[in-house]
Amino acid sequence: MWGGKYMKGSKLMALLSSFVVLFSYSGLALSKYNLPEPQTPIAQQIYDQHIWILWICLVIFIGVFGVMGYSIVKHRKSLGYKAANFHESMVVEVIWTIIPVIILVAISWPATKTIIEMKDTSEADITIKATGYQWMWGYDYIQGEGEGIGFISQLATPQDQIRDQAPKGNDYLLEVDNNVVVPVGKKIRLLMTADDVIHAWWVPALGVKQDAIPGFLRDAWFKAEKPGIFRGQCAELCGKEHGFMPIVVEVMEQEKYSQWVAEKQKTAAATKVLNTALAENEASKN
Ligand SMILES: [Cu+2]
Repeated sequence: MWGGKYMKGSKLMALLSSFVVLFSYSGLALSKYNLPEPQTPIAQQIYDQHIWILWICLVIFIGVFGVMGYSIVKHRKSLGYKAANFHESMVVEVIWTIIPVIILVAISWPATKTIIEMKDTSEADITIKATGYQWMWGYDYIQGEGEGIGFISQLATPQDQIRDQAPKGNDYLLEVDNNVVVPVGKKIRLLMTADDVIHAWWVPALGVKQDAIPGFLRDAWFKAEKPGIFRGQCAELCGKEHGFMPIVVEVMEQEKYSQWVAEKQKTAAATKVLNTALAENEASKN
């Protein structure tokens, strides 16, 4: 591959630059396997702890396999080594008990703090109930600005994309007809439940993953730090269309959110008037 016309130096340069290209490419490719960019303080904590634990695992991996590899190679029989024959070492046993204890505490201390914080759903600005159905989500705004709003949120990906008759869009299977809309910087409390089987409401960028169980209410919360659209999925295998009930949260500036609420409430009021009129009309016929 590296023809003779290259000088030694340029060969090295070419090799190095190909490595740079390879690594930056794999860096790009790897980023899609990483956790999404955290959008809430809780999601940030989850992200940081994920990386922290990964480093701990890497150090343990290198330590264990390093010692093992070294021992196997340097102490092999062909070099004339004889196996040591000893039993019960108090020192070794104390060391291999204390080190894992320290590691476990270093992992569980921050994790416990985060979990306690995740469970604190008090003093929310807005409470939204999310109900899992086979196979869609229902949302009811039950407290705070937007109270009374309710809608069903269903997959919006066209069937021909699903059947491979059309090219798949960017948000394939991660798009819905009605987004859950919330204002930026407000504490949103979510009440989770389900109507048929167990589902799970999961939006990684917001750091929320909670089972939605029929007959039970579970809660979670998030406070998004900037506007944007954040996508998630049902995370509990719930039947044949489990992969077709995504979650889309749209975080808006406060002003835009108020407009959205006004619009939704106007439509709801109009529908109510229409329904009453229809019912009265129906009643007068009988
Ligand atoms: Cu589900």
